Amino acid sequence: MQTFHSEHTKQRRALTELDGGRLVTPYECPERVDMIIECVRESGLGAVSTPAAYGLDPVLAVHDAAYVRFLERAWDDWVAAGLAGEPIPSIWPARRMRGDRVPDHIGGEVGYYALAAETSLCAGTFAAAQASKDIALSALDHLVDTGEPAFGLCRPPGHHAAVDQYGGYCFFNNAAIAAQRALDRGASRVAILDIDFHHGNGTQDIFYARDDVLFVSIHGDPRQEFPYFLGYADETGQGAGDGFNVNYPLPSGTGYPKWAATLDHALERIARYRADMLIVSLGVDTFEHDPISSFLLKRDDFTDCGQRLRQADLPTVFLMEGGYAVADIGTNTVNVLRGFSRD
Ligand code: SP5
Ligand code: ZN
Repeated sequence: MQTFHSEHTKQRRALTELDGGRLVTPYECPERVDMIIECVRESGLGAVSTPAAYGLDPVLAVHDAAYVRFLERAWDDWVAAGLAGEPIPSIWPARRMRGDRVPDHIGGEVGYYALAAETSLCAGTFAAAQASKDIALSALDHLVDTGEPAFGLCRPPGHHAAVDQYGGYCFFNNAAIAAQRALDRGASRVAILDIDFHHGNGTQDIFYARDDVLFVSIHGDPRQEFPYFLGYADETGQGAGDGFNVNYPLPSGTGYPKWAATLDHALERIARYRADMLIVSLGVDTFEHDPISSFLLKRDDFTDCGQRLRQADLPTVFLMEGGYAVADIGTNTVNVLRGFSRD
């Protein structure tokens, strides 16, 4: 399996994350990429390649243009306004206020475009987000061109990013951008399987009214876990998309037996869809020692997960999402990929 990796993903090095009322060093840190690529190289998984540059057109195919322009200038505007720390919203168009006007001041704009406050912006965020989607697109093109599976070591992650909102450490929705390109290159039914611990609210948002992308997510129950306001089982899609969104919320403390049984259900649903391509939003924050999550998967469970994914027998791209137990993130990620690759 070929891996796509870029050092430019490390241009995002935010200093702050709002965590339980304190500013801490972000969990979603550049060292995550170092740990994963080191394990990929040691594992003999396959070649590591640099992504091609695709520009912004594939981003604009799924995201709002004003949102993308905002991300490009937000840091400069914040600094120019004389604000001292990193951009974090302090007010939103929350319930009972208006969400149909974009303010002119950067302090209001961050509230308009952010869906969560933990994710600070910084000088390199836009460049890193661009590298991340280039990785996703290169992995997708590798699969289409060669028929061989690929791993996109995306960072920042993407699955929380909605049409015009960032948050949950995500800016461009890499899986959605890749899915749209797959359709543009001839696929007709793309399945996105999201196994990150958190619900992929952004991916769900982007494809909610569409039947050409099936979105299936296994995640911590939103009654208890971020992003709290989406990810319930009764969200099944709307209009043409009705029946093409499938959520499997699981309680805190879920261990591998129940998680794996749920994965098998998810794969059955994908088989019934007769998907012609599978994009896996691969988060390993389901790990028992993840610092912000509450599932109990062990190192070897990730290998078994990869083997089950192989049984789906579909052209497959893996795109990195979350995982914050930095010392173990490489092992856990590569375990999935090797489990998938092993005959
Ligand atoms: C891509 C991805 O995995 N994003 C996750 C974003 C979660 N952000 C908020 C998490 C809040 C968890 N609070 C736990 C506090 C532990 N000190
Ligand atoms: Zn996550």
